[in-house]
Amino acid sequence: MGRQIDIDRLASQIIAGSRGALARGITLAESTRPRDALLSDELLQKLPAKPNSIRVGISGVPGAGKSTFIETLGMYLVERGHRVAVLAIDPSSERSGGSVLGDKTRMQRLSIDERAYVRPSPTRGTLGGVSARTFEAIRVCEGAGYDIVLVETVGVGQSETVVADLVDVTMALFVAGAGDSLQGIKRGILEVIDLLVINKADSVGEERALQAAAEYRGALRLMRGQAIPVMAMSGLTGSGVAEVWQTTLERHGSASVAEVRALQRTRHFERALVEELSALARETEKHAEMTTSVTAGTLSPRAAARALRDQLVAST
Ligand SMILES: Nc1nc2c(ncn2[C@@H]2O[C@H](COP(=O)(O)OP(=O)(O)OP(=O)(O)O)[C@@H](O)[C@H]2O)c(=O)[nH]1
Ligand SMILES: [Mg+2]
Repeated sequence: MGRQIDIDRLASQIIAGSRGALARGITLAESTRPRDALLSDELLQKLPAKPNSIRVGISGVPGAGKSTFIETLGMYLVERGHRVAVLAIDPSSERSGGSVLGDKTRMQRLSIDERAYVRPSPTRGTLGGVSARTFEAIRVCEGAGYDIVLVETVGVGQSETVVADLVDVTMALFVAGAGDSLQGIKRGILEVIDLLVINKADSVGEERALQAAAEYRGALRLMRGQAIPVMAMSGLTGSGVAEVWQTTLERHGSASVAEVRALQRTRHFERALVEELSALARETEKHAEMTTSVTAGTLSPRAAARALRDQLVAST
């Protein structure tokens, strides 16, 4: 975004429903350039906040059926009068592309539906970066009038806990019939989810899927000390999808969304603060000097950080 942007104009175009403007707004929110970050802040101030929106995170190992499920669920929701935005995040920056084409073919109907907006490519980068930028992108979508935002988490591992900090309700898709070792399950995900879904129940038969669901239900109760819903569905055939949405809504209704979002904002602030302050420190000559001393072993890391902090304080 090298050219001058008229933020007032962009905001009114987004509010008026321009998809091109929405795409530009999200690009601004996702940009890593400091100048764009300022513009993005300005844009968000001009867009209406939507405290009643529903933000749902959908995670699962590659191939678990996330995009296929989002296509089915998204169509179900738009047909009931909702406007649905779909974003994807990929905090495992090593993983190379491929999902873009995948999403176009998996979300064939939703991606061309007027009532939906599917962001074609996932936000990539470091965990913290992806998280802060997607948090803003969600708000841009809501400002454009989308009342439901679905966030697909591409990749495995830590990314699932990141998505939990972005949304109101987090669900994980497991593949029916695949053993735990195949799922690559990290304890982290089981600790943060509001709902576990055994997907592709069509491929193993309903009975086996229900049995697996019962086992996970027991394991989750032990681990979390409370009942976490576990359901079986097929994102492909649509069987069980309406029930999964119903349960998602129940979880959304039972959580104090305003409180959850307030906590998330606080955590995003803390992270942004660390980023901003360390960026400030890195700009100084003292930073290079302290790095040299720490590397040489002549100064402890903490003493070096303190010395740098003292200099920053003295210079303000
Ligand atoms: N039998 C069956 N196959 C499914 C179901 N859902 C998805 N699939 C198939 O599983 C494969 C992967 O589906 P995707 O929806 O692309 O999975 P994903 O989790 O989005 O994958 P990534 O974006 O690469 O992480 C495709 O071949 C789908 O057709 C289902 O409910 N039942
Ligand atoms: Mg996908």
